[in-house]
Amino acid sequence: MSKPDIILHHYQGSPYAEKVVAALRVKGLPWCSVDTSPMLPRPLLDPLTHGYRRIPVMQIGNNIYCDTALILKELERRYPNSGDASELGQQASNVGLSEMIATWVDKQLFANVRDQMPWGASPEEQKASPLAAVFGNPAFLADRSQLSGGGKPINTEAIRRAQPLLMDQLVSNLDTLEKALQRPQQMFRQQGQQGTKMAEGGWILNTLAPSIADCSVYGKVWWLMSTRRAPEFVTPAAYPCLFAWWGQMNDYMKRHRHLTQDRIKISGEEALQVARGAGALGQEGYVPTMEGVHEAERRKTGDLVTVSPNDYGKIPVRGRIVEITKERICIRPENGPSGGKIDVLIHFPRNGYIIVPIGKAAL
Ligand SMILES: N[C@@H](CCC(=O)N[C@@H](CS)C(=O)NCC(=O)O)C(=O)O
Repeated sequence: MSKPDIILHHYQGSPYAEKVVAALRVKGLPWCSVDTSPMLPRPLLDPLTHGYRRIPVMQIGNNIYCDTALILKELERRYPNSGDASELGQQASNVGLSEMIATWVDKQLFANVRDQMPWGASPEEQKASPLAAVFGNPAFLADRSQLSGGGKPINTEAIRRAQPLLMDQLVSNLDTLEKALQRPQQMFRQQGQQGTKMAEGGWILNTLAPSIADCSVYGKVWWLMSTRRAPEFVTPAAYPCLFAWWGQMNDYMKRHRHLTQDRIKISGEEALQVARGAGALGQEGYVPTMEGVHEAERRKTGDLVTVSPNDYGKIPVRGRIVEITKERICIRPENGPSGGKIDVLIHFPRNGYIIVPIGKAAL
């Protein structure tokens, strides 16, 4: 039996990867999972990503999708209504609002939870918990220093000292979420009382199925719940709607995930093989977006550019533009760490990424 087309490169414990896993389960899509290392180097991923260093990355044939914001949109575009699961709540919802919430969650809530991690855990703490073993590992700290500050060492002592105060931020943003969930949860309960209760409900934007917003919140709340970094604050008594929603989300994903299979583990080598065998670019391998709006002035198909995140992990990926729209950019890398041995197309969202033309004045 052939393996699923969707390949997710990720590691256990990544809240961003968990957002994609949530979307795959909501949509009932089978997928292949490649275990990556939680830090560089990733020699089996480099030939596909050409410098983009963040996790997760989605691969479909020789198309590589960077950033969860784009990955979720691409899943929706390729598999608008698959299996028994509905769309990512888009039909009934305001997609723009859903994306705005996802951006807030990915920037704000992510930072709030990250700030509560056991940064610089002592050897004793590391012995007591696998999470502390990661956050106390000098190699991991050096890697994350490179990721966030160009190598300037993360001041773990300062973070640990600030954690009690930073907890206020987490608690207050969870409160914002609680408020956002009050109305949908209340409507869902009312339907139950009137005997008209639908099978699903209570989602953030009152959609028929969990939306991009729900999947994004899921990733960060999963991180918080699974690491248990604030058990005294994060309780059902403090956040009743959030906890009810959390239970419903887990339940929904169990019921809607593909009936015969969920993730299938494959190796990094197998994923490279898939990319190699995917056929000529621009033919069966490439699924262009329909709304190709080329920008007349500086950036158009064929231009040589670099694309890099504008927040952290700012490693430029260099290539020629294959497609550029308001939503996304796709480039064909010319020479990367692999020496361009595998022909790939790399897709990024426009939002949060800087595109710099090569050979012209930088922006
Ligand atoms: N905006 C990106 C952020 C992804 C991100 O920050 N991922 C973390 C892991 S959860 C990461 O890449 N950390 C560095 C690494 O793993 O190399 C997205 O939505 O995909």
